[in-house]
Amino acid sequence: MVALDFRVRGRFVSSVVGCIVRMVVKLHGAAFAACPRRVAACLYEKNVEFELVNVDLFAGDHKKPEFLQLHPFGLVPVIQDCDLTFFESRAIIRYYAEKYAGQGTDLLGKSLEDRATIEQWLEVEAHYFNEPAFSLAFQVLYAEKLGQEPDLNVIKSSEEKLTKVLDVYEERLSKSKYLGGEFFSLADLSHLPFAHYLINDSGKGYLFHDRKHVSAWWEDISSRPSWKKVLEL
Ligand SMILES: N[C@@H](CCC(=O)N[C@@H](CS)C(=O)NCC(=O)O)C(=O)O
Ligand SMILES: *[C@@H]1O[C@H](CO)[C@@H](O)[C@H](O)[C@H]1NC(C)=O
Repeated sequence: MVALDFRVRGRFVSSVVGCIVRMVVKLHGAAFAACPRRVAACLYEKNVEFELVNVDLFAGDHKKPEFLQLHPFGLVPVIQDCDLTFFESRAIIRYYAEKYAGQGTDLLGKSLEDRATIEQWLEVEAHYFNEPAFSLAFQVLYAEKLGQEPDLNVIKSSEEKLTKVLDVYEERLSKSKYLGGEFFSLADLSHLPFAHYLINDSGKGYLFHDRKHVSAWWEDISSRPSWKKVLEL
């Protein structure tokens, strides 16, 4: 009863004055998984302290009833921050970039126009880059581990799609230092996990290195201390 009462009152108070007992942000995920890495990179850039709560994806812990309470689709990452629980890595990074606008690296720009450009390239990442990058990395890295035959047609069509996307990036990056403008932003950050999978783990580095501006961009963004910390998690 006491605990319940405390919880109910805690929720009431926190809705009025914000979180009272500030606890460390919990990031549910796995250190090797791309989507939690996207969130971790953002939290490091914003100097937000967090704890990684490991979810054993190979054991299927993300499909168990307790976890489905946190994420109805049974995927990682999930964030718990005070009395908030939420999922979808790109929604989470937007939240922290905005919430801590004045802390750590500015990832959203100063003007509405900066923001719109960053949002545009964030959407490009989510809707043009992510699918072929995910499919290609999955086939090369995980299909066999999961007892499936790598699908050569998927590998071929994903590479073709990525080639077109990266040609667009090459053009963009010949005119602008970063995707979202002249400064590192969420648009670049969001690419780190799957680009790393492709370049460092799947032997597909040539897709990036064969393009001068894309290659320089990758060199730059992947050497950020935040990303190095993510890889050490
Ligand atoms: N759009 C979601 C995707 C979440 C997602 O697909 N997570 C992957 C890791 S990158 C996962 O949980 N995979 C486990 C599975 O598919 O069983 C996000 O960005 O958070
Ligand atoms: C990723 O691969 C590149 C070569 O393509 C290498 O220079 C770099 O050190 C690698 N990074 C990590 C973190 O392993």
